Formats: sequence, C-alpha cells, structure tokens
Amino acid sequence: MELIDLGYGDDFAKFGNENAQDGFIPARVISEHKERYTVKSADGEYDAEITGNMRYSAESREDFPAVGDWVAVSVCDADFAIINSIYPRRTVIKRRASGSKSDYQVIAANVDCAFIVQAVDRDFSLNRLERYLTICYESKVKPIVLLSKIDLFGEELIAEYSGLVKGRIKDIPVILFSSETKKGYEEIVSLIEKGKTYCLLGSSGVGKSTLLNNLCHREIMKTGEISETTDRGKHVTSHRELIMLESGGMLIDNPGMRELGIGGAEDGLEITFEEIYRLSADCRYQDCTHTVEAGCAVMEAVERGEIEKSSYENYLKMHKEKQHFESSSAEKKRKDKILGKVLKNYKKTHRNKY
Ligand SMILES: Nc1nc2c(ncn2[C@@H]2O[C@H](COP(=O)(O)OP(=O)(O)OP(=O)(O)O)[C@@H](O)[C@H]2O)c(=O)[nH]1
Ligand SMILES: [Mg+2]
Ligand SMILES: [Zn+2]
Repeated sequence: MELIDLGYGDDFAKFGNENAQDGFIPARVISEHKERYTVKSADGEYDAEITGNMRYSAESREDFPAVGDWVAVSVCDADFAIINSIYPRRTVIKRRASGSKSDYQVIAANVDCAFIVQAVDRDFSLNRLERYLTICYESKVKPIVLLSKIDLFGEELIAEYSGLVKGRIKDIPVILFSSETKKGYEEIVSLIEKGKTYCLLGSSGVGKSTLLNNLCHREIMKTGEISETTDRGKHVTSHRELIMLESGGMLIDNPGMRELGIGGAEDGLEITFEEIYRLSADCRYQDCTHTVEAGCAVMEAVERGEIEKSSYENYLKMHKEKQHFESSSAEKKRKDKILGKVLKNYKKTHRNKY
C-alpha cells in the first residue's frame, strides 16, 4: 500500500522528511481502543502502544494519538509497533470532554469531511444539528448532513423534515438516505473521493455503522438496536475505527455521542450562526449580548421572524457554554502557570540536590 492512498498528503510528507529519525516510519492510526492502537504503514498493520515518555509528558487528552493521526512508529516485530510521536494535525474533530470544564476529547484527526447523520425519528433535532455543525467548523472540517431512515415515513413527511433542515441550515449539502431501500446511496458514494478521510458523526442508533457496512459490502462494524431495558445507554459501536473503502476513500466510524459540549475555538459559532454575527454589527451597543439591550438588531430580526426563535435561543445557550469553557481553560492555564513557577523555584533552590 502506498502512503498516499492512506492520505499521506504533501504536508505530512514534508514534515515526515524534515523530522525523519533512524528507525522510525510514518503510519496512520486506524483504530483506538482504550489506549491500544492499530496503525497502518506502507508495509502492513501493527498493534501499537505509545512510549512511556509520551504518556508522562502528555498535558491533556489532545496529546494522545487519535484515529486518523499520522504517527512516527518503530516496528518491534511482525505485528507490534511503538508510537513515538504525533505529526501536526491538519484538522481535529473534538468536543468538550464529558465531566470536564476545560479539556477536550479528540474524536478523530486529519478528517477532510464529516458526515453528520441524523435520523428522521425521535433523534431529529435542529438544535443538535447546529451543535454538530459548530463542532465541525471549530475543527475546520467540512460538514455534510445525512438524514437517515427515510424509509420510515412517506414522502410528504420526509420533505417536511428536509425543509426544516434547509430552512435553518443554509449552504450545506443535505442528503436523504435509507439503508433499507438504498435511496440516496449513489449520492453519498459520489461524494467520497480517493485518498480523502470522512468521519461519521451522530447519535447512537441513527445508522452510522449500517451505512459503513453497506458501503464496504462487509459486516465490519456491529450494528443493532439498543435494548432500552437491559442495555440502557450502551452504544452498539464501542470504539473508533478507520475503514478503507474500495473506492479509495476512508471512513471513520464512531460510537454515538450523548453529550456534545462545544469548546472555545474561534469560528465554530461564527460560521454556524453567521446571520446573527452579521446582524450584530447593527446593534446599538458594541458589546451587545442580544438579550435585553435596546436597539439590538438580532432581537429585532427574531421578532420579525427573519431568524428562527429556536435557533436564536440555541445560539445564546451555546455562546454561554463557549464563554464558560474559555474562562475555565484560562483559569486552568493560570493555575498550571503558577504550579510551573513553583516547581521551577523549587528546582532552583534545591539545585544542588539534582
Ligand atoms: N428503518 C431503518 N432502520 C435502519 C436504517 N439504518 C439503520 N437502521 C437500524 O437502526 C439500528 C441502529 O443502527 P446502527 O448502524 O447500529 O447505528 P449506529 O449509528 O452505528 O449506532 P451506535 O454504534 O450505537 O452509535 C439497527 O437496528 C439498524 O438496523 C435505515 O435506513 N432504516
Ligand atoms: Mg455504530
Ligand atoms: Zn444585539
């Protein structure tokens, strides 16, 4: 297998050449399961672990390899390798780690395009769609919306769903599909390009793994219903994996996500809620919060029905979350800095003992 077929673009090749070290070769992380990885190089696949040094010097979860990452590995034997370092990421899809105020969880790295899958059943939520979009824009990954399970309802109702999405979310391709009837499959397949990496995002049970299995004509990922009584909250897919499609594209499957906290990165909200940001230039006060101020152009547009009220409310909620994340991570950085100084002073005063 050629590295380029695994997505080793010019940027990675340049970095690889400039930082080449004897005994290390480039490989791509194709699966991750509780800090056990599978990496794929030009010669083959290996089980892999990170070096102790990498683990101890990691400051956050972002410093660990993720599916899609390019890494420098040293091959130990026919099926085992050690991951020594991570190449700079071209893109990284991440969400706020659950239970953390200021840390991220990396979902996938070096993804070109994300398929946001949402089913036209009780999973359907425009607010959540805006949340996924924000995560994609924060990550600089192009989003495409896939509305799944359209076999469940008649054409009229499906058209209504699609209208709702298109009314609220502009300038993004929306594809309707069914894994039962294969309607929409052709369109999805036609979007997948050789050497590019795609990632499936969406709640549990929307049909991500079913789509992936059908696209590669094999039962690669387990699929199924989640039993409400015995398996409450458990996802069918429990790990992340990158699959090579016959067409040469690469597709990453993910376990469905229940919590979808956004971080503090620029651009996420700005692009998702472009209209609100554009209008805010006309607010009377420069620091308008668009909640109580007189002369607020955003609230006026909501009033006139030019911006959907629920979209506006979703924006306010996510903006608050973003600010909260920003202040928590600023606080964490401040504390880390103080701790760093304390350690430095300690080392200085105890220099002779080292
Ligand atoms: N009616 C209908 N059912 C579908 C369709 N696609 C998938 N399903 C069913 O939905 C259930 C969940 O599908 P999965 O592919 O396992 O869902 P998933 O998104 O991978 O779920 P997690 O792995 O838990 O995140 C399965 O029982 C599928 O058979 C579809 O297009 N129409
Ligand atoms: Mg799955
Ligand atoms: Zn305003």
